[in-house]
Amino acid sequence: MQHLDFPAWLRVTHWVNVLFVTLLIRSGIEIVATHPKFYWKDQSEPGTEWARFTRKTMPKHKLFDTLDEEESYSAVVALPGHKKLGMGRHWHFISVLGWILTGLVYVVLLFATGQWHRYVPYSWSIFPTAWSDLLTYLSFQLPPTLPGQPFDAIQKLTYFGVLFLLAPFQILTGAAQSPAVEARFPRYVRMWGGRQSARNLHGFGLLAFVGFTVVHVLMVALWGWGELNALMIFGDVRAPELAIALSLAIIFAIIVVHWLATLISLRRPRSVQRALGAIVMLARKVVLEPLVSRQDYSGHELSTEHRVNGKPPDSDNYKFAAVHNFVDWELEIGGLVRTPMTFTLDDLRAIRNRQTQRVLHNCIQGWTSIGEWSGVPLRDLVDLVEPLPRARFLCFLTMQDTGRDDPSADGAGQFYEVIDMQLAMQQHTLLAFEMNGEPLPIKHGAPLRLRVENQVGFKMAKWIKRIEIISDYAPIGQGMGGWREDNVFFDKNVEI
Ligand SMILES: Nc1nc2c(c(=O)[nH]1)N[C@H]1C(S)=C(S)[C@@H](COP(=O)(O)O)O[C@H]1N2
Ligand SMILES: [Mo]
Repeated sequence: MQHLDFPAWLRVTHWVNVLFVTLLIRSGIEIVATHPKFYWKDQSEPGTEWARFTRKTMPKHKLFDTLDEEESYSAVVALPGHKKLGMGRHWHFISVLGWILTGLVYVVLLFATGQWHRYVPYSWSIFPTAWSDLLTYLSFQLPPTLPGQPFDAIQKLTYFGVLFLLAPFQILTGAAQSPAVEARFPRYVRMWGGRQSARNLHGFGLLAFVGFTVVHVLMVALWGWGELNALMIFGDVRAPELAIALSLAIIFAIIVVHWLATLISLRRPRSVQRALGAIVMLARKVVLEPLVSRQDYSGHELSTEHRVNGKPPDSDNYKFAAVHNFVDWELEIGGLVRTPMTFTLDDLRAIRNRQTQRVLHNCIQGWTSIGEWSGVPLRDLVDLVEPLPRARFLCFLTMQDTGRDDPSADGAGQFYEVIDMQLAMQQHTLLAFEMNGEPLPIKHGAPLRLRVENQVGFKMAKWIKRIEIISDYAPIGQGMGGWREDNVFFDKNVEI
């Protein structure tokens, strides 16, 4: 049998893995902070959470949105802390790419070199042996290692579980939270018990990683910090004193990386958004963008209370229009088109190709809701106005002025969002004027809102006034492709 030593690739991937897993844990906590409530049902209706990590309570008789529920955790536990969901997501996704890549290298080498023997059990007898090891540990003694192998039975089983069960479990439950995956493979998400159940399971996985890390470090200390770190640094037990010093230096270096990541995220978020966002968006483009919505939830699954994000326009003009059921309101479509057009609500209602879809809404914060939306497919209107060949994006301009309408928001100015032309042409991309069979309520975007079912919720502009067809979004706002991209550093394309 292959001699189970500690080859260089194993030692290197071990420490790289420590870096990525710890980044994943802290950025994961940041993502939880933005909606620190957990549900079993995909409707995630207010008050139905089974666990909450916040003391905030929401007013009963006043409109609140889910941004009001956000928590600010300390940078000690969250990367970067302080309500910076955009930054937390960038670190989570960049780390997951690095972590999966490291994992692939590791697993390939594990099998190519025969080192897999260290983890894969040979016989059922490992279970009774592991049980007796556990009893030995409980009597505060160290059990024997398996014959010819570097670990005892319980260690071997634990490493096997973390590597071949827990790590894939985290990847699969993570993927189940992507709106594009959910939209294209609704049954895959049901397999996990639903989107919120997948989020819970992903959270349990995070706890399992934290638990494993704590016990692992404790065990290394019990078995002999110097010797075991010598194995993990030099590959043999020579110079344990030096190994102690070096192991502390490596841990210190990992902490420095965390500290720098936190600092730069808090001080230079735009740079982090541009640098990490470019890589993550490319990965999303390749893996997730081709997934097109095929959802069709049933009528009895609709949320009785669909959560809200964003505060409605607070102008007199908007209120007059609302009182008059938006009879004077017109949707303008212009920009790089052959025939600019305007549509009243009646014009839109009269378009023959009306469409209704029952779909899962994914807010970037983590809550979901199921709604039925009716309106006109956006591509029908795009075809009517005849985009010029240069047209690449659609910019949705809304009647919401965030500074005026929501003074607590992290930014000001007109709310707008940009989507790619090819998203606009998908079947489930809808301009909705009805929700659950009724005229669209004000809080959900009356008179007209966008639905793009394989993206995260913030792309779906509410209270739309104008659609501008454009070739470049860099000159608009702060140039990042939308109000939330500009002000809270999200990516422009968000299939997860
Ligand atoms: N104009 C405008 N549209 C918006 C928002 C906003 O703040 N302003 N919030 C977005 C976000 S973050 C989400 S999750 C969805 C919420 O839609 P809902 O309130 O109908 O659930 O609307 C999106 N559209
Ligand atoms: Mo959202």
